[in-house]
Amino acid sequence: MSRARFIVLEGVEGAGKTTQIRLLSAWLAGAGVEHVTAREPGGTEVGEAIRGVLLAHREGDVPPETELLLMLGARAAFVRQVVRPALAAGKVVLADRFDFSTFAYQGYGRGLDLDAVRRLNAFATDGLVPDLVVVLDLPVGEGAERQAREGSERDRIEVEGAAFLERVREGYRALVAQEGHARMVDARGDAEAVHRRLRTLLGDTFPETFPGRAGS
Ligand code: T5A
Repeated sequence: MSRARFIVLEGVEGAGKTTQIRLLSAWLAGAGVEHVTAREPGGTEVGEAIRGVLLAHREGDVPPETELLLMLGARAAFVRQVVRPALAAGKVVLADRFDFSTFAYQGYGRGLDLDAVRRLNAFATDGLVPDLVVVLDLPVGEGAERQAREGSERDRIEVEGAAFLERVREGYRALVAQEGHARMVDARGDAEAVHRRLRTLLGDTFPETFPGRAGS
């Protein structure tokens, strides 16, 4: 039986997705589980180019519809060039953002029609749905504090401010309530504590793929 699984981490800026992907990757490598990690937008040559366009124009005047289509353009390549080949090879895919980001940011955040966003996303993904989407839930202010400590530059979306990101966070909460393949994990506390929560969730959800509960 294939151990291939498509796992996505989601959440507001600074929730700890990148940190947790790194910790999960080290855990899987130690357990000999073949996997790939990737981020969105990005993950492919054309996707990284699109990321550059989107995130470099910090103060740029980009219509929400343009933003949506660029995100989906990157996703179409990501699905076909990274996710599907890795799953076909029996590997786990750990993705830093996927379609919940589009629903939360362009749908709930920007106010684009969610049904239209979902239809366009389904075209871009060719109907591929992750096995599990984990939303790392963190108060927007705490995420911003983490980023400030890191000294990271604010990207074009981050400059939208707290009200925008509050809508995004509420969007994530609504999505988790609606979608059977989504779970919420508390992202407060130190990175190791959050990592243990994720290991427990993955081990309990897919015991044939992931090596047991945290601490075991
Ligand atoms: N976007 C993306 C859309 O609008 N639509 C879409 O469809 C898609 C795919 C991407 C932007 O694009 C938007 C969303 C975004 O605005 P990004 O850079 O990929 O931008 O995403 P960010 O969320 O901005 O990335 P961050 O790196 O800031 O957030 P992470 O990955 O959640 O956080 P991480 O792990 O880098 O941690 C941030 C800092 O906090 C520390 C880390 O060391 C780091 O310094 N940290 C912790 N500190 C304390 N306790 C913990 N538990 C910590 N975990 C991490």
